[in-house]
Amino acid sequence: MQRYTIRRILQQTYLSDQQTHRCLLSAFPSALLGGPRAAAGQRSKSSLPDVRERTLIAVKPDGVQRRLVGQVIQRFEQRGFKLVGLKMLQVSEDLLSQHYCELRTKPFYPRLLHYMTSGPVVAMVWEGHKVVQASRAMVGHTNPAEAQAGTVRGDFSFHVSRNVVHASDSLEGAQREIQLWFKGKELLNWDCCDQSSTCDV
Ligand code: DAT
Ligand code: MG
Repeated sequence: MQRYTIRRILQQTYLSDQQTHRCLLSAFPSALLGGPRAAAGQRSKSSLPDVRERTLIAVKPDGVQRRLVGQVIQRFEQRGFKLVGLKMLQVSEDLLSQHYCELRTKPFYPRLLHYMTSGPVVAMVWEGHKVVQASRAMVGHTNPAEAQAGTVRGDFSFHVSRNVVHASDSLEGAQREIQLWFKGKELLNWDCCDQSSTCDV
């Protein structure tokens, strides 16, 4: 009888953990989190468990106007990251108010909205090992005056109100922003033929 009760408790605990896990996962469609392998909880062939981490990178209107899109893409390609989503769009104030929800009360927010809606933006999703952290380093300090040479902002801009590019600042932020900017079907899962040189270390 006791053994039966313990088994029931264990079964219930296990089931409720599974349900919680499923519920948490369902909040983030698999395509946005990192493709089918990640969703299925399988490790890729790589010895690195998180090569399918994703982040949102956007070339802002000043970057598009100055024809810097190619240079931004080139830096991410050279680093070995994989492009899984790309589109050019005129961003709406509604999307921006969600994207920059933490900045809505800042005095510069109206100018930020004006700047971000002044022309097209090129939004991208890049995938790879620690891509969120690496891309923040590649993009550089928010204020280009403090950004190091070699970073996108350090090389191409000098004022915080015209800092060329956006990069998600955390894993959670990246997941939220990718869902905001892209539909699941706009992101592609594909295998790079050079994966063994860039990821399988
Ligand atoms: P980041 O873009 O580096 O993540 P953030 O999230 O703090 O920086 O701010 C979002 C954008 O808002 C930033 O890229 C440019 C603009 N911004 C931030 N601080 C500003 C300021 N003091 N004056 C004008 N624009 C600012
Ligand atoms: Mg930010």
